[in-house]
Amino acid sequence: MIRKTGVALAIAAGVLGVAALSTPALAAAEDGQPNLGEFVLFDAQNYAGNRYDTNVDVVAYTGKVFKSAAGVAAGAVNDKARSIANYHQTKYVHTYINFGGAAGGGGAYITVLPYQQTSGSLSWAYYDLESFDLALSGHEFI
Ligand SMILES: [Ca+2]
Repeated sequence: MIRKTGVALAIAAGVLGVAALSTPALAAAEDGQPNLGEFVLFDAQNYAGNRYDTNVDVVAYTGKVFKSAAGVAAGAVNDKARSIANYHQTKYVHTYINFGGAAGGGGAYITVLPYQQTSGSLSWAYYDLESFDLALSGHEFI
């Protein structure tokens, strides 16, 4: 297992192409719709395909499913994410190859900035996960 605690994924800021955010009166998690306060994983690059949207820490994606924009279940999340975006306006997200439930996470992770923020090679959204492609297994809000 690769252990690079603290390593930040250094890829080009992938802020282009993120769909416009809608803010319905009732913003539900795990409904296939990105909403403020949620961390969203997509099963295709460039924020395309099906989504897994959640507003809580998830130690393991086992049992979690992507949903279409219409809210229809569309496949397992674990090790299947290909792009990500953080719609939480104040919290960072660390998303891991192997979270494992350890405090502070257990393995290599991507640092995801709060909604619409970028800093150097870090961003609130990554359209391509490079070495983390098809490998994410959990996340925590920081
Ligand atoms: Ca949602």
